[in-house]
Amino acid sequence: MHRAYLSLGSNIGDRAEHLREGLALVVDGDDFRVSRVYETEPVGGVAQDEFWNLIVELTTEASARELLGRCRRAESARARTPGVRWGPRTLDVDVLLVGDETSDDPEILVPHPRMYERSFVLVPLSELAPALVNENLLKNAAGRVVALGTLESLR
Ligand code: PH2
Ligand code: MG
Ligand code: MG
Repeated sequence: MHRAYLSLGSNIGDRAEHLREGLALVVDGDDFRVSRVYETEPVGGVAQDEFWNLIVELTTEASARELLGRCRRAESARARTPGVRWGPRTLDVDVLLVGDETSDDPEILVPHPRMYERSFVLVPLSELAPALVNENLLKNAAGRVVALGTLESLR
């Protein structure tokens, strides 16, 4: 068993619904803890609506490759269609960390190569795993984020 961290984001349609249904699919029966939901400024230079983002921690036997499969299934279940890189999406699920595993497979880089530059990752991650996030990283990370509340409270 190890701890794995995944990032979920949505900025098209019913963002709470995409996150809630996507979360159920990526958890797949594992024990989990989830951060609050944050409204976050889009990072990456594409003009688009604000995202809602959260992080989930799984206690799992799954490998990075297996988790990537869950991410893809959750995204297609929320009718995600291919779009521009860093552009709008119904649901994006990214693998951030999987225990001590590292992967340089271009399809599934672990740790996620941009996670430490992004407030929409670091701020919710620091709720679940403060030891993984240091103050300096937080200070220098890109994008404004505002806590909205728990996923439950956004019904
Ligand atoms: N995802 C991206 C690009 N930019 N910005 C925010 N705030 N939240 C995201 O989830 C996000 C993004 C590419 O996946
Ligand atoms: Mg992403
Ligand atoms: Mg992605």
